[in-house]
Amino acid sequence: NRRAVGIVGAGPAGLTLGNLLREAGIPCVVLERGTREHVENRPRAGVLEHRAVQMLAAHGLADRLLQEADRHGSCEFRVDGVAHEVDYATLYDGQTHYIYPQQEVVKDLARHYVDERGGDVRWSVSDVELHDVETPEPALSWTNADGARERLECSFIAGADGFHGVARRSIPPGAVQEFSHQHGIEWLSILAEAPPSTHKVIYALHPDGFAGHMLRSSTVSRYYLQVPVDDTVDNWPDERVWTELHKRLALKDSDWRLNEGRIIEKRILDMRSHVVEPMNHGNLYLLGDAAHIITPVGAKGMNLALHDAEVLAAALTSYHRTGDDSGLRSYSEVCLRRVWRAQEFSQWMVFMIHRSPEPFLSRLGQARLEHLIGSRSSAGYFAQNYVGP
Ligand code: RFL
Repeated sequence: NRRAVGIVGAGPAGLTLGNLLREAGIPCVVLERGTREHVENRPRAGVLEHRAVQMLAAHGLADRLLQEADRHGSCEFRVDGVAHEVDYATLYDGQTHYIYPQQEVVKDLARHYVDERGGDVRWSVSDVELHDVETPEPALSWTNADGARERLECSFIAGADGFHGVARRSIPPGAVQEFSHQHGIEWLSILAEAPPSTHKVIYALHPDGFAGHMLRSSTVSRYYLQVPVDDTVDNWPDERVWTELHKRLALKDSDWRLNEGRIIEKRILDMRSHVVEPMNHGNLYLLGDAAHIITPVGAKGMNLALHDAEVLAAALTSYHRTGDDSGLRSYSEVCLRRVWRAQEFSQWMVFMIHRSPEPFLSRLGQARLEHLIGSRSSAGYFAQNYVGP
């Protein structure tokens, strides 16, 4: 069957799948709503797990990443101005995180796929429609950048078009089960042109709410502030953001200072989780955010997207080479095991780093954090889930 695999979405999931399919000699076409410039400059996540980097490296996709990414093996919980470090790399086989902004991952994936492997991406498409996904002859149609309608007969369709994409919405109601959870917490996410003030990620617990200092590059940092539910960006002029970050991240009895810089992005993050089960319907396979979203706590979103792409590519390769469809049949189950593990860990961390308005729950969260800081086995659990599994 020389029909192409139709991939909707050129984010980390779609472009990784495209690269792996091209490597295996399987024809594929990627449809992307945005321009190449737009998707290559969209800052989002920035933390890659050890395993994800190994996977990219095994397929020749990590050349620049391995040269430029910073490796991190410890993080800090700053509780009411007192620092507690957790050296998770030592606790988990020396495995580290790689700090490398998502837009750099996407740039590398696009370079390998388009410029080096001759991969086909149709940028700036609109009105993508999925057809006949329940049959062996599914198809995609779309309006191209010149306004003309086009159609592609596919072998399979990969829906890698994010949470608001068209692929999941094309599945008839009732054909899959959707699990959704609002965490009852809201974060203001801030990106600033400020060099990091720390060598490790800081999770700060303060009576006024959580604050986070994340790492992106030597010139850009990401910060999070817990804000009241239903708060808006308009309530957070830059000056207030910095005042609040200084206050919540303050370190007692120390001359540690938070670097400031020009704020380049401010948005309210919807702290919710969503999982679709199963992750396929007929010959449509969902990947990454199209199938599941997770809070940024624990930094799992992009890593899960890469894992899905790896599993689907292996399944499609085996099917194309030998007709063996066992990988396709188990795709959803294999991916969902990791997705639910990540959801559980993220929820475990959310509970631990936010003080609940309910005093009893708040004390439980505190007990969890004290156990993490004071117990090697609890820190081991954290390490395995944070940098692995
Ligand atoms: P992506 O990256 O959203 O890529 C989907 C691609 O599909 C395109 N698309 C369409 N193309 C054609 N037709 C349509 N109808 C289409 N609809 C959408 C989009 O333009 C896009 O190019 O999904 P993918 O590949 O699954 O990757 C997942 C990751 O992007 C995601 O999990 C993380 O970025 C989540 N995330 C964060 N995770 C963290 O761990 N830490 C963070 O700080 C963090 N910040 C974020 C984030 C996600 C965000 N989004 C998606 C709202 C900040 C933001 C703003």
